[in-house]
Amino acid sequence: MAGLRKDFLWGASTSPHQVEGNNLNSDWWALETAPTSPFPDLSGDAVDSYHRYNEDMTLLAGAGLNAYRFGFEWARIEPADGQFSRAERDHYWRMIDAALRLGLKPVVTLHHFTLPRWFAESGGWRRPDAADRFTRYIEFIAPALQEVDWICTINEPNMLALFATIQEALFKVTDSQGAAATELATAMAQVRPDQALGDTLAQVHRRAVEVVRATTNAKAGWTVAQQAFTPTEGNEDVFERVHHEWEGFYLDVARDDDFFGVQAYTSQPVDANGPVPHPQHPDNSLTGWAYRPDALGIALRRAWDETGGVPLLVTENGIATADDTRRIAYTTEALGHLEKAVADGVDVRGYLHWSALDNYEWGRYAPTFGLIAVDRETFVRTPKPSLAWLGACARRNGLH
Ligand code: IFM
Repeated sequence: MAGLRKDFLWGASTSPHQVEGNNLNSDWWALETAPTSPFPDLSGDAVDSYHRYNEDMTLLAGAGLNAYRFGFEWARIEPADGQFSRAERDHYWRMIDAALRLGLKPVVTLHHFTLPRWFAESGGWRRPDAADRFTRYIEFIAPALQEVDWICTINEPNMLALFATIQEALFKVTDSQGAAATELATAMAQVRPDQALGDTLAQVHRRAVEVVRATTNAKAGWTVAQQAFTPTEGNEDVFERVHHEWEGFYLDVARDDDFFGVQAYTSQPVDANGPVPHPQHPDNSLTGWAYRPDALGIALRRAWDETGGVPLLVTENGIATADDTRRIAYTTEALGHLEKAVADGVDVRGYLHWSALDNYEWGRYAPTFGLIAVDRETFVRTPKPSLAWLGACARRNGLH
């Protein structure tokens, strides 16, 4: 049975807004602090990884991991239109240096949901010059990316296309304490990704890949949220449509990429009305998602088939739970499915767990995905047993 590659990446992922704190010039900061904000929590200081990244990476490397996915924050680097900050670029450059010094391969995301406020407020991705503006930012940071092998252009473009259509529903919510999540879940069950925005993001991505290839030595790809949809009997045609709109389109776009980022957490059946909302169940995670560690295997096999054999990197997989033994059980099963896919010939280059740290889950701190807990008053980090467990998998280069 084919095992994992010798250079398999074992690591964990974060995104800037979710861990850094005080992302003051971003659209998300503006949304969170608006009087009508539906979010129960503000990101605030987050877990102050902006200042404590060295400690975070040291914990990951010390456990035995060899990779760390993190992002550059465009809103910090270009806080006003055309005003680029060399100091902020150097901050991320230092992060790359720190990762390499610790033996962690940096996997760098260029855009993970947050936009500079000036860009978002002037149309965001719908601006006619969106690709020019994004590639200008990439060109500016390119000197810092010379030692990076893996660059993710846009994180979850399919979720961006979906959020565009649910934004109104989300921002109608005026009460707090979990209502946003409920509203979001309901809205997500009812709406479809905005294909026009998906087409735009595909064009932006293709331009970004060109610029990454021209200005760095890295492999370029994008990272897509895969819901591992399955058809219910008699609804195969609806399934085909839903799968294409939500994921298949984004897999197709990746055919010319150097790698494809698989992000899988759960699986959803599709009936005549579309994706079936996760029914309430005691096994559901803290995000309300069905406990489906097999989703990773479904996602990997689909990505492999539908991209026509583009090398895969698992850029996110994990579970929001307060019970770390469940995190280990979930990840054990998910990795079992990954190893089976590899044995069947799927080219998987690495596994990056979501997330390195408990962090800001887009409006809430309650869903804890981290391998490391953080006290948000003192910022003290406490590694969970799952970190040592994943590190042991890394040292063995496999589950067993
Ligand atoms: O926290 C998010 C991340 O930002 C994008 N992918 C899914 C994660 C869990 O919801």
